[in-house]
Amino acid sequence: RQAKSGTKQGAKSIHVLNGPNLNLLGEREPEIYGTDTLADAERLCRAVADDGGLALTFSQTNSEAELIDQIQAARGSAGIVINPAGCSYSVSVLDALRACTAPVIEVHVSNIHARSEPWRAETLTTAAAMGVISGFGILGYRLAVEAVCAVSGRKSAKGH
Ligand code: CA2
Repeated sequence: RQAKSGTKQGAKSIHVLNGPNLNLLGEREPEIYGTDTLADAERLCRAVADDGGLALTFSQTNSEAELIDQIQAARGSAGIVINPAGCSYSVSVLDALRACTAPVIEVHVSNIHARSEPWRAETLTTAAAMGVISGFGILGYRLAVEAVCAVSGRKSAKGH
């Protein structure tokens, strides 16, 4: 039986994970991060996953430990879309992502390569990602879920 949204029941899930302080998206620093909220990003992701027949979980945490637990829980899923935010520089988060068989797409709302602080581009986590989308605001989340739909189920997603 098809679920109401068109998503197959028991279908593999896409996990969209968000790190520290992203709950503030849309409330502060609009010149850098825009005015869209994380709830807006979730709506975009859900629409794409529904179209692709995949279930989707969307979460945000201010705790690095919880983010690692969420990555581990998603390691065999259809795909992980992650904005690690301040945890982008964490060896532990990198190690958790490296343990995943699911394709990992990293998202940053801002263009971390064009920010005034050069260290923002020195992310560790990107080394575990199939690809990275940075600078498109919350549209980046939609593009990343589209990418997961396109590559999910490939024999070796890691091989691109
Ligand atoms: O551009 C991104 O998505 C970032 O991952 C956001 C992180 C930042 O540390 C990264 O360098 C780039 C910051 C997340 C905090 O988000 C806020 C949003 C609005 C107001 C204050 C913080």
